[in-house]
Parts: sequence; C-alpha cells; structure tokens
Amino acid sequence: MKKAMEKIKQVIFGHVGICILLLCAAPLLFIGHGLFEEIEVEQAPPDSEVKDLIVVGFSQLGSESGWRTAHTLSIQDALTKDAGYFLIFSNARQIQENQIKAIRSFISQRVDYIVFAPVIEDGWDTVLQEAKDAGIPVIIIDRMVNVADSSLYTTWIGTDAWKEGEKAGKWLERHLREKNRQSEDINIVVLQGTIGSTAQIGRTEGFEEVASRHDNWHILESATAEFTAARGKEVMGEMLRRYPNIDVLVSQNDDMTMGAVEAMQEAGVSFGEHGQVAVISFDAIRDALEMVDEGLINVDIECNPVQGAYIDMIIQKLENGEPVEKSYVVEENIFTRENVAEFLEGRTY
Ligand code: GYE
Repeated sequence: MKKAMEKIKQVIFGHVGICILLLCAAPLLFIGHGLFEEIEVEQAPPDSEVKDLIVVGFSQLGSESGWRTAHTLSIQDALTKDAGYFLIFSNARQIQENQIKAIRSFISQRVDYIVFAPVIEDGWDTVLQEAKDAGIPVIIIDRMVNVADSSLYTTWIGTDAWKEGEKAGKWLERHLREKNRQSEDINIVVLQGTIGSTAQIGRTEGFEEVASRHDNWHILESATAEFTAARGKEVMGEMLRRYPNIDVLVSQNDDMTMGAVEAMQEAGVSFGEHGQVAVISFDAIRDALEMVDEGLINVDIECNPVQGAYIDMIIQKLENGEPVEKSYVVEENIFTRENVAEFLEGRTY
C-alpha cells in the first residue's frame, strides 16, 4: 500500500510540478511567442545521409500517460538506424492542429512512410488526401480515424477499445454476482479519456452496452479527465462531493485512476477489494498492476502499448511488395488479484 501510494504521489506531484513550472514560465513565453506556440517539426538530414535508410515521420499524439510513454518507446525501439530506419519523431501535445502540421511537414519532406497516432477520430480527410496524393503510405497506430474513404490509409494497428469496455462490464457482472449484490442498486461514475478519441468512444460504448442490460446499474455521471492523473484527481474530487454513495468507479486509464485514488483518500472514502468503491481501470501499466496486487484496484483491463514491432513488420512487407492486412489488433488480457503476480514479474512498463 505504502509503495503504491508513494508512486501515485510521484505521478501527481510530477504533473503538478510541471504545471507550476509552466505557469511560472508562461509570461516569458507569452512575451516572446505567445502561450500556445505551435510545435516545430524536426527535418530529415540531406538525402546523402539517409540514402540507405527508410525515412519514417511519426506523429505521436502526446505524452499524457504512462501508457503513452511505453507506446512511444516501443516505436523508437523498433525503428532504429540499426534496423534500417531514420525516424522523425513529433509530439503533438494532444492538439490535433499540431498533428496536421506534422503530417504536412512529413509530406513536404517526402518521407517514405507516415505513421501517426490520431488524438481524436474526426477531421483527417483533407490531410490524409494530401498524403495519398503525394504517394506516401500512411500507417495509423493506436487510435483510429473516421474517414469517408478508407483508401486514405494503408493499415491500422491498435487495440479493441470496445471489447475492453465490454470486458469491464462483464467483470462487474461477475463481481456483483460473487458478492450477491446483483439485484441491488449500483451507483457508477465514469472518468472518460479525451472526448472523441477511439479509446474513450470504445471503452464508453462497450461498457454501456453491458450496463444497458441492468436496470439496477445507474451511471450517475460520465466526465472527461483527459487521460491524466492531475485531472483524474480533480474530476473525481468533484464527483465525490456530488455523490456520497458511489459503488463503482470506471476510470478509462491508469493515470486517471491514480489521481482518483488520491481524491478518494482525501475524501476519506474507502476503495478497492475491501472498500466502498470498486475500482475498474484500463491500460495495466506496471504501477497500476502493483495496485491490483495490493487490492487497491479491483481489475485492470489491459491495453497493450507494445506496438512498434508491427510497424517494422508492415513496412518490410510493403518494401517487398507483399500485401498487408487493413487492420492488426493487438492481444490483451485482464488482471485481478488472482492472476496479476505472474505478469508483474516480466512487466517492463
Ligand atoms: O489507454 C491512455 C492513453 O489511446 C489506448 O491513450 C490509448 C490510450 C491509453 O493516454 O492511457
């Protein structure tokens, strides 16, 4: 318990610390360039330096969560110079405009491939048409895009967010049966991720599908906490003030869960295996799995960030003129106190 709580503090303090730093730095930025300065996109070196390498422009949507850090690392580890790649990495800081700017820069640099993890699903038709017109294959990773013409991208690699949401609902059905509470009124609150993102849409709809079969499940409120620990703490704190009788928290990623756990502690509300609020989380990063092991999180629905090797495999196929699938869905598990120990050992993220 102590160990896990220390980690939560580090995560939250990390974010708060960064916020304080940013607040102090804001006036300086404001004077110079304006607060919401656009990102700069790195340029590839001259052709002579990369002539034997495959140049890949990768627009990552942000660095909002522990999951995202593992996802970025997985891609950087797969697309190395030793493996034959030159990777141009761009972090969009959760702003769609930044991703569009990065993709346009990749097009004008005439990269060999564009890889991108879209922050939300809508709004990509124009820029992807530009990539198609330039003849650059686009590999979408993690979240999905909603485009009228699916020929605008070559393939998508990701996880089944709808299934993850459904797994959460099915776990809750089992849990209530085991506690003999299946006929009681059950009050649920949901911390959602970035609105309009695949992970938020899928996890919400998959869970709601199961919930709609139970008249006694009451979703008191669903609100976004942007997939971050700091917002998770804030939004859960507000919910705890509004609703004294929460039975279940569904938190759409581990970072928000860590924030919510702090809020519950501060409010004096018990949670986890032996508490008032059953906690359902998503991602299954190492710090959260330790909390599952300690009974602070009841269940963690895995979302697998190790996706880099898929990109390498797909690019190699395309380079050899072989066909690729339109989608690749990464395998995932679900973790409770019963099975978590064996997975914790090998967890690197
Ligand atoms: O669950 C969350 C991250 O899109 C699946 O994004 C991803 C989600 C992941 O910020 O932690």
